[in-house]
Amino acid sequence: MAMHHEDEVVGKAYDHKLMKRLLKYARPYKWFLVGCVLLLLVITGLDLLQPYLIKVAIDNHMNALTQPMVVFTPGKEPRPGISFDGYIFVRERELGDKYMPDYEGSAVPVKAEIEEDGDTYYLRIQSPDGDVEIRELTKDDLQVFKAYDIRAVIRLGLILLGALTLAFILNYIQVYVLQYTGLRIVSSMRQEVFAHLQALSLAFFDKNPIGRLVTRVTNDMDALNEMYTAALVNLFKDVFLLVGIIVVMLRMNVELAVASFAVLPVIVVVTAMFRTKARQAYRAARVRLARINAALAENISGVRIIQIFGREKEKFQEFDRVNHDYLDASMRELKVYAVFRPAMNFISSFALALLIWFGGRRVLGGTLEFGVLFAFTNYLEQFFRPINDLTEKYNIMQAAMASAERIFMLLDSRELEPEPEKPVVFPRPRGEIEFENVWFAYNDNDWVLKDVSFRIEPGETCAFVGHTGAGKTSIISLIGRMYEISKGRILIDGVDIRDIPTQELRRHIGVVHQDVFLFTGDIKTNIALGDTGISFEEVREAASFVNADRFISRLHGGYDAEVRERGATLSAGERQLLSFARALVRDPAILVLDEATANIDTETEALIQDALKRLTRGRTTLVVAHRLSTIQNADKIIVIHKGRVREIGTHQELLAKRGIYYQLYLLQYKEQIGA
Ligand code: M5T
Ligand code: MG
Repeated sequence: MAMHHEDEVVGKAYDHKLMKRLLKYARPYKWFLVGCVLLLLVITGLDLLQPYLIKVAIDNHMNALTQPMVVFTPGKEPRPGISFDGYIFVRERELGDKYMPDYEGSAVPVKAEIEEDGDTYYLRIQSPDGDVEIRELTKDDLQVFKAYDIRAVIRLGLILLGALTLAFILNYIQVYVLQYTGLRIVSSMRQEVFAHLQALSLAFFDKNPIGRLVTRVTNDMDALNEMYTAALVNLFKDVFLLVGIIVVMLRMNVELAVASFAVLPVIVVVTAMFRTKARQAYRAARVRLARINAALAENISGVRIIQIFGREKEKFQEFDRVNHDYLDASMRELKVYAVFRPAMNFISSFALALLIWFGGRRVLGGTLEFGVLFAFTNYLEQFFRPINDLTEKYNIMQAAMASAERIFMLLDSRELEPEPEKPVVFPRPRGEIEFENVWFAYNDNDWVLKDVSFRIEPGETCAFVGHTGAGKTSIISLIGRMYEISKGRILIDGVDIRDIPTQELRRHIGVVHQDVFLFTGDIKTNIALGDTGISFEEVREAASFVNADRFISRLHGGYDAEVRERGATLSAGERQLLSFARALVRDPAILVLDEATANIDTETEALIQDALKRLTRGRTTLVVAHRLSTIQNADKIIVIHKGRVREIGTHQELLAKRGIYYQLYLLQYKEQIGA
C-alpha cells in the first residue's frame, strides 16, 4: 500500500505549494543564491561573447583588407586607424553608422579602397569631387595595412583568453558557492527531520517501517540536494543562455536566425515524448529500487536466521528476481536516454547542416559575411545545450518534488509524543503508582488492557505475572507514557501522568527491557547514554553495583571497548547487565525490570538477586518475570490474564487462593523437580 502511495506521488515537476515551502529552507542562504544567479548572468554573457569576438576577428580583420576606408589628416581621425603615407586610414565599418562621407572633423574627407588584381594590390583613393587616384602598393606598403589587422587579431585573442579565464574563475566560485549552499540547506533539513523523528510517538513507529524512514533521510534528501544544486539555480543559466542566444542571433541576422530556429518544433515534439517516457521509466525504476533496499535490509539483518536454517539459496533466488526486475527497469530508463540524447544530437547536426546550406550560399553570393556564419554555427551549438539540460532538469525537479512531498508528509505527521497542556511541577516522586480503570489498545478497540486497576505503595516491589501476551509489557510501557490510554487514569504520587512533562516523568523511571538495545559507541557511553550529568565514576559505580564490571574489565579496552552491531558481540547476559547499570546510574525513583533476569546464569542470578535487593531499596520496583522463583519475595504480585487483573496478593496469599497463580506455580514447580 505504502509503495503504491509513493508511486502516485511521482508525477508533478513543479508544485507551487511545495516549492514555496522548499524555498523557505533556502531563505538563510538567499544572498548566496542571488549571488549565484548574478554570477551566472555574467558567465552567460561571457559565453555569448566568445563567438562574437571570433566573428569580429574574421569579418573586421581577417577578411578586411579590401574593405572601404576613409582617409583623415593625422590628429583629425575619430578613432585609431592605419597610418600610411602621412594620412590615417580608418575602415568605414569601424567608424560605425554615425560616419558621414563629409565628416566635419576631417580636412580631407576622402574615400579609399584596396583592390586586388592577381598578385598586385592597388590603393584607390577617391576624393569628394570625383578625382580618383590609383597607386600600386609595394610589399612593404601592404604590410603596413596587414600589421594593423594582425595587432587587432592578437588583441582580440587576448580578450578572448581573458574572457575564458574569467568565465573559468567565476564558474568555479559559482559551483562552489552553490554546492556549499545546497549541502547546508539539505543538512539543516535533515536535522529537522531527525529532530521530528525523535519527537514522534512509538505509535508512529509501529506503523512506519524503519527502512522507509531511513530512505527519507538519505535518498529523498539527496534528491532535494540535487534540485538545489543542479536544477534550481542552473535553470536561470539555461534560460539566460537561451534568451541570450536568441537575442544575439536575431540582432546579428534575422534571416539566418529564423533558419536556425526551423528545427524548434521538432525539438518540442521530441522532448515532450521523452518526458513522458522518462517519467514512466523513472517511476518504475524507483519502485523497484525501493524493493531492493527493503530486501537487502531484511536479508542482512536476518542473516543469522537465513544461515542457520540454510535458506541461502531461496533467499538468493528471491533477491535475484528483485534485482533482475530493477535491472530491467533501469535498462528501460537507459534506453529512453539512449534514444533521446542521440536524437537531439541528430537534430542539432541537422540544424547545423541547414544553417551551412542556407548561410553558405549567401556567403558565396556575397550577401553574408563569413564571420557571421561562423558565429551562428557556434551559437547554434550552444543553443542545444540548455535545451538538453532543461529536459533533464525536468526529471530532477520531478524526483525532487516527489521527495519533498514525502519529507513534508513526514514532517507534518502529528503523531507527536504527548505534552501536557498545563504541566505541573514534578519533583522526584516517592513512587506511588496507581492504575484507575485503565483501558488500552494499540489499535482502535482491540483492547489489550481492560479495566486495569491496582495500586503500588512507595518503595514496594511489585511483580507482574501472566501468560505470554497477557499485557505485562504493555502495562509497564504505559507508566512512562509511551502510549496513550483510552480510558481511566494512571497516577504517580497522586498526579495524573498526563499532567507531567514527559521528559520529567521519564527521568524518574529506570527501565530494563526484555531485549536490550545497545548503540554504536563504547561501553561507558552505552551506560551513560551521552548524559553529561553522569560522571565516569558514577558509571563505574553503577556497573560494579550490578556486577557488570567483571566482564567489562575482561573486554579489550574495558569501559572504552567499542560496541559493534548493536552489541551482537556481547552475550545476552552481558547485555542485560549493561542495561541494569544503565537503569541504575540515573538513580530512578521507579525501577522497571521486564523479564530482566531471564538471560542470566544461576551464578550471576544470585549476584543479581543480591544486587536487586540493594537496588530496590528505597525505590518502587516493578518486575515482570516468568520464573516465579525470582519474585517470591515481592511485596505484591499482580496476576494479569488476557488483559485483566485477576489476582493481587503476596506469594503466600496467592498460593492459598488456589487460582491462576497457584496453577502457574504448580506447573513450574513440577518442571523444576522434573516430575
Ligand atoms: C499484549 C499486543 C500483543 C499482545 C498484547 C508490544 C505490543 C503488543 N501488542 C501489540 O498489538 N502491539 C505492540 O506494540 O498486545 O502484549 P504484551 O503486553 O507485550 O504482553 P506480555 O508482556 O504480557 O507478554 P510476554 O510474552 O512478554 O510475557 O496480544 O500482540
Ligand atoms: Mg512482555
